[in-house]
Amino acid sequence: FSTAIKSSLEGPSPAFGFWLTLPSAGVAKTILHGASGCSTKFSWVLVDAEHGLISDHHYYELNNAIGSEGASPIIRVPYAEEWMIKRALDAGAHGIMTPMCHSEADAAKIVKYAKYPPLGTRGYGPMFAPHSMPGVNPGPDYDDGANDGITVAVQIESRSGVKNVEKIAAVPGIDVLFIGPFDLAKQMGVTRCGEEHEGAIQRILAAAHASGKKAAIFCTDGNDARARAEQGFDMISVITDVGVFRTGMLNELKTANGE
Ligand code: 3PY
Repeated sequence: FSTAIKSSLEGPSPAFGFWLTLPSAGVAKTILHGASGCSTKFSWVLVDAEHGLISDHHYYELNNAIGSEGASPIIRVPYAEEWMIKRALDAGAHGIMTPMCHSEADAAKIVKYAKYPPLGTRGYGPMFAPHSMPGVNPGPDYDDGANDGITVAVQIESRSGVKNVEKIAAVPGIDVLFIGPFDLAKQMGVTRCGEEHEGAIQRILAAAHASGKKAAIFCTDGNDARARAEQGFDMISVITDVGVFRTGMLNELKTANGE
């Protein structure tokens, strides 16, 4: 089967998405609807179960809601553990993302957890995935298409991740190298947006493309996202739900106050 994120990554323009931290189908759908006035659209939503308020009992409803708007839910699980990846996928996620991939061994382990045998060790139990993927409708043969249809993204956000990035990118089954710029700066002990930080970002971008993989990055706003699009990133998170609320509310309050 094919998903919105897979087709969008095959197209000529970057796949724009946003970051959902609130466990609300209403928030996800409101943002996806709000974006319909733009000539491009969000093809994916990162459902953040690492740092967001989302946990696995929200997955099924969020996956259904996001899919019903024609976008792909990608769940960032709290940690690269097999049971966490399995629960996200069984609830109908179109892809998974894991934090802190430091080495090719980490990457190979994540692929193994995300794929059914013989490629991996994902346990069988897709009772809900076939009907929690509106727009994809994989049908009763979900498991036949899942190994190819599911997007596997790993986050490169540490000094060792950057050191090993070429080897990580070469691991079969890894689709996307996703940069977490905030963690990357903290873990490297460098200033965000400084020279060393930007050098690492460019190395990750180049490594992904050299292996025929996609490069993705988290951005804080539209200007940041535009700059990354111009650098050739394939998949870009434009803003977070709470980022929209914070900046939108502050601007309106300032306008109301005559500031
Ligand atoms: C980071 O910037 O560290 C992320 O993982 C995105 O929030």
